[in-house]
Amino acid sequence: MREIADLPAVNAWNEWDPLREMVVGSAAGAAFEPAEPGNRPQIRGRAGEPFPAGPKPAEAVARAEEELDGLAALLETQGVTVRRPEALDFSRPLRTPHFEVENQYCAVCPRDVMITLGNEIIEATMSRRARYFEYEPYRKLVYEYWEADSRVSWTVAPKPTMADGMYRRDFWEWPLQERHARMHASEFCITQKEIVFDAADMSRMGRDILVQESMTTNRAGIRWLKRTLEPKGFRVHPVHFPLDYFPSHIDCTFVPLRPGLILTNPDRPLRDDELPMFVNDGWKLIEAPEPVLSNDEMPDYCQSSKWLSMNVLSLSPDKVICEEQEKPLQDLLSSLGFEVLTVPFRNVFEYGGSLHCATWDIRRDGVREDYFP
Ligand code: ABU
Repeated sequence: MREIADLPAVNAWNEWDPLREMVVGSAAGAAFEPAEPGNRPQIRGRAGEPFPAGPKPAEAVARAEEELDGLAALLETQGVTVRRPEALDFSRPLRTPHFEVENQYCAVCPRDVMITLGNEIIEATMSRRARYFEYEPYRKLVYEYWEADSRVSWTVAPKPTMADGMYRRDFWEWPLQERHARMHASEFCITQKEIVFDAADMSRMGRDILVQESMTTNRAGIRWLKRTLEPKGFRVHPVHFPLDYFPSHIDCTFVPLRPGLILTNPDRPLRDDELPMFVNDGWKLIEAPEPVLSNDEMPDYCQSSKWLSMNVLSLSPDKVICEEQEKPLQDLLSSLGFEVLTVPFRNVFEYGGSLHCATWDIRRDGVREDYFP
């Protein structure tokens, strides 16, 4: 094993190695996510009122910022260097040659756009118009890491047009039966015409990278990841969770915690033909307990599911951070031998993510291992 001091400035091969440096998101300048072909915010708004657009109220930003700052402070007590994105005004409209959108979104969830794969930073294409420029709050940091160490590489995935033809507009209206049928063909609101992926549909397990096909990642996106990463020694595995009718981001569904152990979502089992990779190699799949909040009790304007409960952040193979009120999950993780730290985070849910979504790991100890030899 290399000494820690020898590790490149950017180094993270999996979701669980000891964490040294991390970006924690920020709600500064956040706006409501607008309706667009790739997104139809419609749940948890105020009865009888249209879903809001434009800047988030200052109190909602302050509540989320307090919890994000709390996470940053907790990480620092654990010896982790914390960095934050640049504050931008996301309420500004966007106009490109192919689309217009009334405002942008936020920098609460770096995980959705940025991923560290070994010593390489990848900026995802993104799948929604309001998030087209969401790499911007991280660019200064990326330049800094890239300048600091010649072993660090940086790849920007090809930007899709996000023109009307990239989307299936009727997706949001499909009746349940059609949704079920199309689900099994993995057809969602994005078509296969352009390369599309959000970074949060990926999960890193050393040499092996899982990529969920979803509303935010299509097969062209997975092909691009395969062709880009496999010559560098990775193996890219598409994965599917056929009972999730609105799949978006893998980290509330299938969460590797340490070598041999994955936290799974009981409502979203992995497709049968994709199980052998894990079962044959002796991995244990442990179901997360029922979240404390039901879907009906999730915070106003939050477009994510109750399964934000299992969006935990690993500090090492035996230490994990959980949302403060998720006691059943905390108990399960303790029984599995983890030291469990907790932090309040429910005010961040409104922005679509919890602890894993709201972070981007820059440096963890460790090297690339083959967990599926
Ligand atoms: N951004 C993660 C949301 C996933 C879920 O709603 O289950």
